[in-house]
Amino acid sequence: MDHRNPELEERCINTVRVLAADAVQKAKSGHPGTPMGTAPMGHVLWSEIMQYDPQHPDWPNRDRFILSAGHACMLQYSYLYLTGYPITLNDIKKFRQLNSITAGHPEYGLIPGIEATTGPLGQGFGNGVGMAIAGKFLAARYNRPGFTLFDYRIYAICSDGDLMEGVSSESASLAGQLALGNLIYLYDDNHITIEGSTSLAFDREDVCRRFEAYGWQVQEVADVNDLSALTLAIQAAQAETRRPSLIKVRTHIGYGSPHKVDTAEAHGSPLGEEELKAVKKNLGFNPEEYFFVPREVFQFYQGAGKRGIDRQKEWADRFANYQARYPELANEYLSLSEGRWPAEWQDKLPLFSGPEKMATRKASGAVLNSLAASIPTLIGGSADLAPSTDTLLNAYGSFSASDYSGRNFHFGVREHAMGAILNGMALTRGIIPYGGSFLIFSDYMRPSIRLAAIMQLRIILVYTHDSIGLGEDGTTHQPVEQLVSLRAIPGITVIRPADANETAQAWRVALLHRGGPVLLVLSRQGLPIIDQAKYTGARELEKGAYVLSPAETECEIILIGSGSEVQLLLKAQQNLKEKSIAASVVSMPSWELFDRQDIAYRESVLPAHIKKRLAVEAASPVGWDKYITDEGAVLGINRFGQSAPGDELMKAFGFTEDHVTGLALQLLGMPEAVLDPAPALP
Ligand SMILES: Cc1ncc(C[n+]2csc(CCOP(=O)(O)OP(=O)(O)O)c2C)c(N)n1
Ligand SMILES: [Mg+2]
Repeated sequence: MDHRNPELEERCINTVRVLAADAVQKAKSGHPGTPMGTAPMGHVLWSEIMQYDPQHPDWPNRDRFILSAGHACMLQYSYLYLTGYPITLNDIKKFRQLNSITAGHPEYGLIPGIEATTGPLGQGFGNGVGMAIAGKFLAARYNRPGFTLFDYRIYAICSDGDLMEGVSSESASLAGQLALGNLIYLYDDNHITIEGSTSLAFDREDVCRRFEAYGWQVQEVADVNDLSALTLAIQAAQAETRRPSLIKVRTHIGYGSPHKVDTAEAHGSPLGEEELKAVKKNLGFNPEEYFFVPREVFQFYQGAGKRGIDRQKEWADRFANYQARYPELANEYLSLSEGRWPAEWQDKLPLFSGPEKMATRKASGAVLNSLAASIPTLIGGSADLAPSTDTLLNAYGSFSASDYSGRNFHFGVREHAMGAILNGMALTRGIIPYGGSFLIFSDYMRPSIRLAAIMQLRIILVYTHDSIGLGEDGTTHQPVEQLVSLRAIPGITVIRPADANETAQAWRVALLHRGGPVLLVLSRQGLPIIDQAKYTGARELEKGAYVLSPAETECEIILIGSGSEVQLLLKAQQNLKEKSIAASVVSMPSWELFDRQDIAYRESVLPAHIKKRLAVEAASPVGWDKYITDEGAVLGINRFGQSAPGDELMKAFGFTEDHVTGLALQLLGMPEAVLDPAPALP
């Protein structure tokens, strides 16, 4: 028997259309047309498809919803409000206003029920793939016969723009490869983007065939207003467990607006007072009434919002029984999802000692492997560079379509998707995701890194091959401006350790970090292991900068650096000492960690009265001036690199102990003593 109540449901859907148009009109900005077009999608998702409980928005086995087309956020706000999440009609009236929770695009953390911050098109698509991966991993690790703890699905609404963006193609390709049957995406096929018809740039491509080729189940619904057809398609997608699903749904942007339906005008500006009235009349509402929610509509959705209560309770009971039967697993899940980790993990951090050199990427691999057993949801991989980034967990298998318990991820050569997917994984409680690539290709991931920072998601990025020191691969592979451009992202933590022991500490900091991505910037080339007995212990890395080697007498100059350059500073300090000049060496692996220390500490590392300071880092010097007085200098790199053996390049660019010593002498007014100025480069 059909459970539908067409009249009431139409009223419900039209209420959301009008609500969205009202809110955008009041805000004098926003996107009315897409919520109007896709309201029936929202209706079936929130009223009968998705398992959720507004009273327990974090319930671990809830279905996830992502509005990848974040500009349509009035759709999401309307449904969160109507189904009982903590958002009021007043909040909707304050759409897009200062300090309101109804931001111009959905923001994670502002309203429970918003599972990801979206807006940059394509990112939400990728986040969903990450969430689906996390769901499969949790299921493989924790589900037991008779105890299905995790079988949730990821639903998303995505637009033409989402599907044009490369990041969604990369993500879709991987989702197909991994047979993520828990992914159900609705494609808002409205034939409109900002510039006009999709015939301008997006109608030759057969999206359905493309997704079929990715290994997706693809269905089409000819009219979004056909709720039965839409529901049937979603049910067929649910029944498909080994392929992700795309449902292409024909919609009409600005549906209900007599003059703006099917036009780009409905996309990104208020309809206008007159047209708004016409919409209301057209949809059976009083044109003079604003933000009107008919009582029967409110009741209907409030009822829908209660559908999940029993499911949630059932899950909680199931978990309690599971805990009795599998106490270790249950406690493991609980502690990891609450960020409490097995006590002994920090004891597993290796201690490195010389005399052999060790690349910090190698040290990172050793650290990661030593920690893997004690943190079972530390999972990740690389964009086809695992052998170079040392990100493989040796004792574990690969995460694949045939084994979702694997902890090694093969993202393929898809950095952008890797970024968006890591964010989706990090949005899943309990999962600690990491991803590796060369530092240069952080540029391919920057939009996702920025979103991780906005969402305060702790993803761990292992970026190796961190400077011209990588050598022969040449300009295209040698980062110069990446460090400073990443440091410019608010809320990020970039750590460039000087040696193997600092690398171990960098991992410790990353794993303890809350809120915001942590980037470990590591060398390809071997670096001397700094003697822990002779110099300040690497544990001080947690403060971002520390006096690695104090001056023996009254300090005349501070040598500051990060990563592979710190060894040069120690040698230069020795050279200066031989000339009776007292220098101190500050290892500064992380600006951000240092900037978070109190003034007293910062003053102890960089005392204001010591004005002579030399900063050395094989990267763009931009930004170092904040640690350098006008009596100081920066040895950096202001051009692209070059193809040559790494040590020769370092020399050619002036990164030698002699040149550093010479520069220090110069700063101290002893220019005649310059030993070996760097030869000029083309
Ligand atoms: C990465 C990115 N580029 C550009 C934009 C600006 N923008 C917002 S919506 C949109 C396209 C609108 O077309 P579509 O995605 O089909 O959404 P619709 O208008 O149909 O709702 C663009 C270019 C964006 N949000 N993200
Ligand atoms: Mg469109």
